[in-house]
Amino acid sequence: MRSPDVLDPLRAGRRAAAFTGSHRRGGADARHRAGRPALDWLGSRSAEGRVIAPVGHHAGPIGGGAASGSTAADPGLRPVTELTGELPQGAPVRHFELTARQQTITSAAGKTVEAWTFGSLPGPALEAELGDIIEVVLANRDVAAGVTLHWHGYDVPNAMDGVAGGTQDTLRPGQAITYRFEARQTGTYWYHTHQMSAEGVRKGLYGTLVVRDPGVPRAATDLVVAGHSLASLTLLGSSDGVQVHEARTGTDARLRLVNTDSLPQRYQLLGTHYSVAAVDGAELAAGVGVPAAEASGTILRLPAGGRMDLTFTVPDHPVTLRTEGSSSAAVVLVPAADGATPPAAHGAAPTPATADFRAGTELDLLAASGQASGRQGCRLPEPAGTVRQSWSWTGSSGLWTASHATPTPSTGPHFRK
Ligand SMILES: [Cu+2]
Repeated sequence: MRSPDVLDPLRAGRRAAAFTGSHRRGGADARHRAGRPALDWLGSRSAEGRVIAPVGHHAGPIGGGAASGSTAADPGLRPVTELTGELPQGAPVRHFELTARQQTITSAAGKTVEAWTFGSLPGPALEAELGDIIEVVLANRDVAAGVTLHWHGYDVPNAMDGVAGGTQDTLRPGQAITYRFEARQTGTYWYHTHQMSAEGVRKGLYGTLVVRDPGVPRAATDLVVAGHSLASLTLLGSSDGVQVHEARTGTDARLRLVNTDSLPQRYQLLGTHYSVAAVDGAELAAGVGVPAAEASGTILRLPAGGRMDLTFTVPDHPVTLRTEGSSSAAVVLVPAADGATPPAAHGAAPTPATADFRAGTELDLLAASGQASGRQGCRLPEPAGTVRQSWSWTGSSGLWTASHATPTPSTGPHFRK
């Protein structure tokens, strides 16, 4: 048999037919329930187009290794689909159901796009507390390309990682799977399909995940804002228009920014001093403060998939969040009516502040981490054994490949999946 670098679906189909049954493995928590099983893994492709068997440990050639066959040949090896992890006894279960579907979306600004969604853009905002069991039933109604759920930045047992072709098969229309894992990290995260993800995520198969520490008080205003680009549409949260939220002056607010694009995004928060309190889910030991006088000249740059939590005390005037990708989208916090003053948020929306992304300076979190004077230092908590590496990337034909990796001094960035 030829090497299994399959790009040709017909060849893939013939090979799939020859290995009927190979994909039926699955832990008790990850079980396909319907569909065309013999062709399940047809769509489980890596970025290079290779078809990978749904197991990590197998004796046969890539793509041809049958999970059941290889474990029979070597009983010491376990399929990835069985690595479902341990769940805490009696922990609260946060149950969610997501159904992938094709959907025509008309935005607040009147744009119409063909999307793939989990019912809305973004998908449902998932929220849990530390120690909870997060249980998500994912179904695919009619997304022919297939769908999975991957938990961006979140550590889960291997079988729950949602990597089509790596840890599970993609879900075809009519199929469903249940993901179940313990919430062991707090912070701001997101989920997305990992089947042909460049297309699937862009078209709308994404949503946010926030896990809280029940011992830490929740901010009076706590907003998750996922920025996303889909064709001509640029969304801040669920809208490309002005979204107004009321907040009481003097109370605390937390804005959780999530970049769900595969390119960097740039933001400005106008009208208040604020602090960068967390990056990529990790709370900073000391927030990086941005004074009010510098807010209009400070640009926050989020890498692809990155998150940044901003905290501030609600002032007595509006605060505006802007993204470089859209001049129409804005999230505006206005002082809440307290009975004595007329409600600002109802009726006519306030005019949000405008941002100038050409004039501003990007906030350099590393420079602000104690080396620069005049700002509070920050320190990213790191697990023991973290390896710092720098990567350079080369791209062609829309595919990106890590071409080079060299260890660098401690200033290099580090990556989570
Ligand atoms: Cu991701």
